[in-house]
Amino acid sequence: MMYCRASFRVMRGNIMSKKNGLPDQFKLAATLSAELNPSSPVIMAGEPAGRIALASRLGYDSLELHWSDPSRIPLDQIAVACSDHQMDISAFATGRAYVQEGLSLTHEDENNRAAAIARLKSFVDAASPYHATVIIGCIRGNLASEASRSRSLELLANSTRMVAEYADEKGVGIVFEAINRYENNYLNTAEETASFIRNFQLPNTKILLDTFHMNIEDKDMAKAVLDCGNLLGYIHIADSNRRYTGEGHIQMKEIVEALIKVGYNGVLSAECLPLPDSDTALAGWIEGIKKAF
Ligand code: LER
Ligand code: MN
Repeated sequence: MMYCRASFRVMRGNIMSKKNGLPDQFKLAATLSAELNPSSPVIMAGEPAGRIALASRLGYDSLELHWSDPSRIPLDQIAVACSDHQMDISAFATGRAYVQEGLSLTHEDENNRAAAIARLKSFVDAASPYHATVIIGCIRGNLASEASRSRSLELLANSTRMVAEYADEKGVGIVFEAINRYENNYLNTAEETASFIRNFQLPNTKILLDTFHMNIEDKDMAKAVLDCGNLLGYIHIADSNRRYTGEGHIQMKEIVEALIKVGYNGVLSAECLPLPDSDTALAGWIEGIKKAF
């Protein structure tokens, strides 16, 4: 089954989405995984059909899937439920391959790096029929030491280029995430991450901004969006405490204004904690986003 949606979409004017009343240039994604964890930013989990039906009813357009290995994703079930409920798959997140299995694009061990690249290529294969995006976040790994920074950046750029070129042939876009210092010890701010992509001239690679990380790292979040401009390929939206929008103190209106100013036409993804519970967070995230428009 095939859902045709380009990863980096073309602006379609000021049409409103029938599902959620927001400008059609923005697609709302709900994050989905196998299990819920109150300290992990995935908003829903479990039996896909019921979850997908609920997300669609609430106004979500698509899903962002969080699994460590695409072979473990019940993609057939997910695809049928998506088709039944007018949803598609926006992205495959890959960080669990690092967190759960230790695969890293900058690992000192060449075999580990090769396994990380192979895993990302298998995510690209899974994403290709859906024209979904593949996210490179935590799987970049950490710097072993400050002294190894430039070597690690070279390794990272080489590995990302290999994956991105492969993805390009398969019609899949890559987005590279800026992540806060407590989870990754480099490429933390939007500016550093955008410079990494630009300086190494990484093909088929855009930046993913996550408002939770930006709130920790970026001096001015709206300016960070403006500075990224058309390099912005995807955005994760959670409030300052990683709960759904409206539960913390991020000025989401300023971010939405910046997204509109740069002509962003892509996904706003609910990568937030499933708190106080998944259903409340799913509904609350949409309401919070609507208030920011
Ligand atoms: C991944 O998108 C991310 O934001 C990480 O913080 C997940 O732990
Ligand atoms: Mn994120």
